[in-house]
Amino acid sequence: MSISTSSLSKAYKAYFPIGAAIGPRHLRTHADLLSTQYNSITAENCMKFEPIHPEPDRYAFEDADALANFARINGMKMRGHTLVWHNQTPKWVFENLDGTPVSRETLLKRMQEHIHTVVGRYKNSVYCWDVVNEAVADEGEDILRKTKWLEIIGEDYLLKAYQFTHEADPSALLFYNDYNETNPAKMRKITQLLKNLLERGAPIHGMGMQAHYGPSHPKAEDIRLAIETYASLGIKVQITEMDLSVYEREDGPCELRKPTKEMMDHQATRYERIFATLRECKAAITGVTLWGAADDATWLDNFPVRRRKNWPLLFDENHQPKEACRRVMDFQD
Ligand code: HXH
Repeated sequence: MSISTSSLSKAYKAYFPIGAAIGPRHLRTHADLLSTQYNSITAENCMKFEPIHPEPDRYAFEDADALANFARINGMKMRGHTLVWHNQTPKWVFENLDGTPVSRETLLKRMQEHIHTVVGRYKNSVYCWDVVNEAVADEGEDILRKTKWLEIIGEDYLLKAYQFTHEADPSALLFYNDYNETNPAKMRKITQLLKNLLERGAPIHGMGMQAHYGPSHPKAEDIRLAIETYASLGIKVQITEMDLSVYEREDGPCELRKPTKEMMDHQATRYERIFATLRECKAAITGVTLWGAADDATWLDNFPVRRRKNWPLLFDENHQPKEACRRVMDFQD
C-alpha cells in the first residue's frame, strides 16, 4: 500500500480495523475525519458505569446511542468500553440505602442487571466488549487489584462478568483490557489470570492491550513479545487505547505550545516501527484503536500532568495527517 491512498483505515483494509475513542461532541467536531480515516469507534467515557447508569433506577443512554447511530450510518464497527472497572463506577453500586456495604448476592444481581441492560441494548451495534478493565495489580505478589468488586464478590467476579455478558449477547467478542501490558511482571500476572479464567470456562475471546506508550518505552520487540504471549493462550489481541506521549513518564510540567520537529520525527519513527510489528502480527490482531481521533482531543492534555499539551496521535490539531500517519500508511507489504 502506498502513500497515495488518503485513508488510514483503507490502507489497513487487509490487516485490521482502525478505531478512535470519542465522545458525543466529536460527532460534530470530528465527523469528517472519523468517517474518512477510521472504520471503528470506542466510547471514551459514555458507556462506562457512572455515565450510563448513574442511579439505581436510571440509565442515561443518549450519548452512547448517538455514537452507535453514527457508527451504523457510517458503516463503522463499534467496541464497547467498559462494563466492570474500579474507576468511574458510582458509589451506590456497592452500598445499601443506609450506606453499609452490599452482600455478594446483591452485588452480583446488580452486576448482572447492569450488564444485561447495557449489552442487550447495544447487541446490534457493539461487536466486542471490554468486559473487565484493569483488574490486575501493578505491584506486589497478588494477581488481582484490591477493588470493591473483589472485596465484596470474591475472586470469581471476573468469571461472573464474562458469563453475564455472554448470556446477554452470545455473538459478542469478549475482551479483558489492561495497561502496562508489556511490562514483564504484569504480563505474567495477566497471562495467569486469563489462563485460569479460560480453564474455568470463561467466555473470553481476546486481550486488549491499551498501548499507552511513551517516546522510549516499550520497544517494538517488547510489544511483539506481549502480542505473541497473549495470542499463545488461544485468544485474539486488539490494541485498544493507543497513544504515544511525547513525554517520558518522569517528566514534569511543560509550557510547550507546539511540538518540536525532533519530537514529531521521533514519534513518527516509533509509530512506523510499532505498526510494522502490528502488521507482522496480523494473524493475532483483530483491531487497533487510537485513544482519540486527533491531537486536539486527547486525555493526555490532562494526564498525568494537568494542562500540559500533548501530541500523541496520528492526526494534528487541524485534523491533518502527521508525519507519523504518513509513515504508518507508507508500507509495501
Ligand atoms: C485508561 N486507563 C482507561 O481504560 C480509559 O477508560 C480511560 O479513558 C483512559 C485510560 C489508563 C490508566 C491506568 C492507570 C492509571 C491511569 C491511567 O493510574 C495511574 C495513576 C497515576 C499515575 C499512573 C497511573
